[in-house]
Amino acid sequence: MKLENPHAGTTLSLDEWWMPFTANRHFKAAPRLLAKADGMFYWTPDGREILDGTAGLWCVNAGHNRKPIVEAIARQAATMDYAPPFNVGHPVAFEAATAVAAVAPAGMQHVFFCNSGSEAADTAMKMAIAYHRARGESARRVIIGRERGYHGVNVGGTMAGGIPGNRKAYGPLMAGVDHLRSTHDLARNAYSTGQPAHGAEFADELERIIALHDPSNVAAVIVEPMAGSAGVLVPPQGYLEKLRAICDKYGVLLIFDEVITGFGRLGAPFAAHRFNVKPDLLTCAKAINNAAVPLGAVIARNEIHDTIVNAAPEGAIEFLHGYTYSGHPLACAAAVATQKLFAEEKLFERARAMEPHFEAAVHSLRGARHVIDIRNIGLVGGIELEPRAGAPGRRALEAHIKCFEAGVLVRFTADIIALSPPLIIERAQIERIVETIRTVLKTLD
Ligand code: PXG
Repeated sequence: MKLENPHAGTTLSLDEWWMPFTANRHFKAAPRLLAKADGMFYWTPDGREILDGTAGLWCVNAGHNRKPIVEAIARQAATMDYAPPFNVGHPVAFEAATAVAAVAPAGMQHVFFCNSGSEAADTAMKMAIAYHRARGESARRVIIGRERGYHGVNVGGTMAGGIPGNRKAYGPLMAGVDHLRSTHDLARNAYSTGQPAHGAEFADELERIIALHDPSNVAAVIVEPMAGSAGVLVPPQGYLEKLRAICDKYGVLLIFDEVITGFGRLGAPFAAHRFNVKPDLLTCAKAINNAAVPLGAVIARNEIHDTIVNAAPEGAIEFLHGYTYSGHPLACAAAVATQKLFAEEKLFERARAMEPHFEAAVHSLRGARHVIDIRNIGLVGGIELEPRAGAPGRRALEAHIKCFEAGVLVRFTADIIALSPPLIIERAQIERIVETIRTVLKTLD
């Protein structure tokens, strides 16, 4: 399959790139390409403007091609392209860790770099197990995830994750994983704004699951404080507090996967701040450096870091884990510039201030054709459509394509449309996204 690429004056072959999480044959028969970006917008290769309703993939929180970030990457590339992170350091990685720790919850001041959210999830699980081992409880290896959770695609994340389609082809890649039920409760919570009222009791089954495995075997619980990929599932009031209390009762670590919720998405630095519940380990990626260069991180509570580090003999490597690109200079330069930009433009506060307007706009779709639920928190909105009989997921896919044709990028998962715009979005742009969806829904069977 060949495609003209007027943006660069070339012809593209679409055959060789085996695209991730994409219906390759369907896509390549009618490709949707993005060739340029700035601020709130993308442009297709033929110059059509697309309003970005998804911040790329929940990650470009400061908007596209921000000058200070672009310049920081260019400067770093010209100064030092790469340096090894094992037993040699470089200044910008330390600066990036300091900048991330500055917005992390109090008492969580140690940052381990990796390259993606998937790597962050697997790193955090290994860190949890290493922590228990360092304390002499090496039997604690069971990891408890949650149905509809997404923690990326590496072995740990695939198994702790709870999206059936992502798991079914791989079987038990890892022993000792169990799952809480999801918090989704359409019958009681449809059209909730912010945190839904019902469902704190779903956390109680954690007691049962821990007892089943015996607390002496359980390492950690990993959840997204707000589940993003599986369709914007906002935690019920009191739910996360209960998870925290049960983990404390049994000495089990609580890992928050904040790959989506981190860096202002919920109108606070992290969901941990927004919900006032502190995890032991926190994973992040995406907006950590505005997604300009791949970067992920695990942020550890001080005691976790100190326990692992102090358990090793003097001179020994304490945590046998790391990547060639841990703390990559380009990624870290982008992170330092991004964190500065977030602070200067007060983007987390801006997201919080924009939330009531965003909420009202998204909920104005109540009553629109096919809509069965709307959920929101921070600058995240989920619009659930009634699945088409015999063709689940099809209606939202068509909505995604028609919105794209109408100049608006929205994300979909199953039959849920997800919105997560850059935090610089203006009111009129929120209106445009919502009105485009309203118009498109009218045209769908
Ligand atoms: N955890 C969470 C909570 C995520 O949202 C990952 C881990 C994995 O990150 P990497 O960087 O390895 O992709 C994610 C990624 C979607 C969608 O459609 C979301 C993600 C990835 C792909 C699609 O919502 N989030």
